[in-house]
Amino acid sequence: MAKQIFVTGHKSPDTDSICSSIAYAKLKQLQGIDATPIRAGEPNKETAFALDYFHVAPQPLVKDFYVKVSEAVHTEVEALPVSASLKDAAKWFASHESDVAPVADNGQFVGVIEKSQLADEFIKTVMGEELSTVKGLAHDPELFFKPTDNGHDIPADGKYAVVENGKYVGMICADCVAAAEKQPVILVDHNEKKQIIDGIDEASIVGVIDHHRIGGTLETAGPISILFKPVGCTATIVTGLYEQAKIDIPKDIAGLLLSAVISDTVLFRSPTCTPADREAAEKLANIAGVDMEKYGMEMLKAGANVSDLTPDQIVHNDMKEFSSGNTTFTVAQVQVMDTTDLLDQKQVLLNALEKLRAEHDYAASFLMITSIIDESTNLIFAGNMDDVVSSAFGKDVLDKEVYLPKVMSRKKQVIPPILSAMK
Ligand SMILES: [Mn+2]
Repeated sequence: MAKQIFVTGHKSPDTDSICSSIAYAKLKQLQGIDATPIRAGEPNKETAFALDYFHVAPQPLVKDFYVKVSEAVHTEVEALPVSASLKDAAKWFASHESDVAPVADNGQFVGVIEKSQLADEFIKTVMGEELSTVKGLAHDPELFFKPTDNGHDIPADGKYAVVENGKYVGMICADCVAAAEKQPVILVDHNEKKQIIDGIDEASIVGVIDHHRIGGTLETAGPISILFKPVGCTATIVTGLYEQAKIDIPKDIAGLLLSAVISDTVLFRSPTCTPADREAAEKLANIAGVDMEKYGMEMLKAGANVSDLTPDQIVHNDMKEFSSGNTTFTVAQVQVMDTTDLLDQKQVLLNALEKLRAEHDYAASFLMITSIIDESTNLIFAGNMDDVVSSAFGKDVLDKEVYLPKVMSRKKQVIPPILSAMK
């Protein structure tokens, strides 16, 4: 049976990543395609509010796409019972392409025997000595695997027993792992490799729907479907896809898509917002049966409450990695109604940013403290990037901070100037 297609948003998922993946997987399902949404991390508070409001459960979490031993194990390879004779063992080796045979006692893994051990027994036969039993020959393998282990850890040569909680499961080899069917994945709301769930090289990207710059070195094995639009939100593109397919958007899905548009455009305040986003939002609000402005403010407020976050959590909030050449930096963002509380603890936040930066050896780690009400951002950072920041925004950096009026969008107003200033 072919594998179910996974639809996923980016690491540190935001409302668009969570909701657009749910909505697009739903569209695929309504079109008779076996797709399921997954998520790369925990929903943030704003997203949790939206999911709760429209009574949708968060999709399953997938931490990586590495091929697991469980996906490639050959369970049809039966173990020799401890009661097997040496002749049974010889027959086992004659019918299996393996130099090592598993031995089990009622399903419990006992150990392995090697083909070469039978040669010694043959010599004993000739010499008239007493023969061993299979049970006596079985010994602990040098290496065995658990179903949850990563397939890429299997050595290129040899076959290995797979054991789970003391029970024999089957045999595995590196070629078995290479032959395992790859997990098909559709990326929504991202395309930069650093933002994709780990292990994507062992999966197969079959589609991308996004509204960000094309960045990094995304490679695919075959031709894929891609749909990029310079709109404010992936959910706007997904809304268009429902219309194109002439499929009614379910009420709860409309609510989630609306939440994503409101989130990404900060209730239409962000310069990334386009007429298409507003138009989609109006349709979605109708279907969802909510007052767009009222619901939107409520949702943004739920996300803007950072009072119970630790400094470490704040500097990781909605964080994304970016690279230019060999330089990697991160930009996190918090959107709040009032920036006073956060700016009061600026030094603590700078310390947390420096800790984050040093831990991963980033060139710099930025935090955008964005005011939804003032439509402005205080950008603070750790790392030796004062000159870059100063030339990017045409402002003097004062104590690792620049104040940026009318700046709310990381992707449109912060990343491009930083990247060009780095060149
Ligand atoms: Mn988005």
